[in-house]
Amino acid sequence: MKDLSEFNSWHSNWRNLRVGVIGLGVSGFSVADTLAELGANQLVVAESALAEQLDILDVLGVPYLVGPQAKPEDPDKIPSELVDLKPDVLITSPGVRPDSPLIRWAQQQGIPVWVDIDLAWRLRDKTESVAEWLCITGTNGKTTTTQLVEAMLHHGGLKAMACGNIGTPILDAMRDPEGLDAVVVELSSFQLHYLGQISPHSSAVLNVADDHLDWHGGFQKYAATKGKVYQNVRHACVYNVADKMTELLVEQADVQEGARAIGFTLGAPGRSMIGYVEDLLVDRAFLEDRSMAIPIAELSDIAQIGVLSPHLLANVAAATALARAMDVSPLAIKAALLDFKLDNHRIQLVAEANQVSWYDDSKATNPHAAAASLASFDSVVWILGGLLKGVDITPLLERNASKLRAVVVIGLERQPILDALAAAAPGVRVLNVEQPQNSLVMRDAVALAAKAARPGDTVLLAPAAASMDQFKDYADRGNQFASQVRAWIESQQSEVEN
Ligand code: UMA
Repeated sequence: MKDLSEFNSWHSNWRNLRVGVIGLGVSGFSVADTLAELGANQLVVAESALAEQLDILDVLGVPYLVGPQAKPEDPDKIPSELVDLKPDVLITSPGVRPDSPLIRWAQQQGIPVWVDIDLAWRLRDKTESVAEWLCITGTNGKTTTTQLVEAMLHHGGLKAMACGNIGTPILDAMRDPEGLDAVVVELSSFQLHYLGQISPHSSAVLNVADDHLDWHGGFQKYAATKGKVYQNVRHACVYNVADKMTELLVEQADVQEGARAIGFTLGAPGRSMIGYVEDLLVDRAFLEDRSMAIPIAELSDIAQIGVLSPHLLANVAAATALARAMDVSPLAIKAALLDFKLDNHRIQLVAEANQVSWYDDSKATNPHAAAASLASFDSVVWILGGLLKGVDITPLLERNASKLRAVVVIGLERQPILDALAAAAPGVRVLNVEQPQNSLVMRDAVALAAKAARPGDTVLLAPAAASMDQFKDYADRGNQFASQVRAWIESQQSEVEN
């Protein structure tokens, strides 16, 4: 086996490396493109790919194998082109399951498996200024927190780029020709599963709740995977005071000498914490005299971002901790908060009509996210359902039954939801979308919700489940919801006018 430690720099001789690139989506393409630039000997193996990407690979002279034969049914049926390459390493797309035959074959052969993040870490010295890495993971809130940190760093005068699971592959950031001061890396549990050794400036685990349990094989494994983000941290391990698991993961991590544990909380912060005192966000971690507190921003500043939900406040506090770890000033952080816009589909107000508010939180793809969403409202008609990913929704129903006017059930996998509703929220009215076809499901869900809602209620799309059974993705689900809500309101208004 080749000693991979010699490939630890952009300037290493990558021509000597043979790489099997597995998958050709966003990350796989960036890997193939980067390896082509480095001159490595590679073969791309992907079940499917876009024609434009294959055209570019043709131009770059990168060989590929695309189609069903690239997803063998067992480790004895690996495509001969890949076997003949005798790869020194596989770089897999994060979505490829660890029990898939290609990964199992690599393990049997003793071939190391990386993700794009490993390659990026080794290539971080491309430019003279080497970017600091700030890493963010958690079950929920990753993207918003990553964007908040990026905005805070920008306001602090740093050249920073958000990348990773957020959608911009990290290798694009590493190849920025001018170099960056920092990368803010959103890491999914899939990426962390495969990730080897890195040493971030600072890292945060925002929360750990049930999600992707089928992929990881249980909660403990999922949580331990999230904890990898703290390994070798040099400055700050940011954890959630309200989520003991995140603190435990910091305690269990091997960090660099001098790294500190920094908590974030919705309550008054203790020493080495960021939190809230009355209507102020304050820092009690990054100051000389820790018996004092530095005010950062007022709740009214944060309110311009959106509903002051517990998870927005938590994300803001966590992002502040990471920005303060990078020495960004309180004034710059406040300016970033005043300027910040949330992405769509995150507790987004769609419409208000007849004293009913309609909110799109399609991004709530697991019960933990839906819980945070429900916590923001008092009386709710809740649109729920989709792919549950092996997660039990009973506790969520038990905790929220008292505020539910009604539940509208969408999704194809509805029996577990109906059973859980009957057991955990027996008094709650359940409305079932009868025709689950893609084109009609949201129209019917909106109509059912509208009939159930009373003045003062919120109709909330926070499905606690993934969307792919009935929609392209969570954005498509949210967009269909918003357009059906607007259509329904218009139809009511024209009925009144006629
Ligand atoms: N493929 C195979 N064999 C398989 C599975 C996939 O060949 O067994 C191939 C597909 O044919 C396709 C490619 O792999 O060619 C797709 O790879 P992928 O599913 O890993 O997706 P990418 O397009 O590379 O995007 C990934 C992340 N996707 C996943 O982890 C599923 C993106 O996160 C991320 O933005 C991107 O890398 C850049 O870093 C998306 C996501 O849904 C947003 N993440 C999950 C989440 O947030 O919950 C984890």
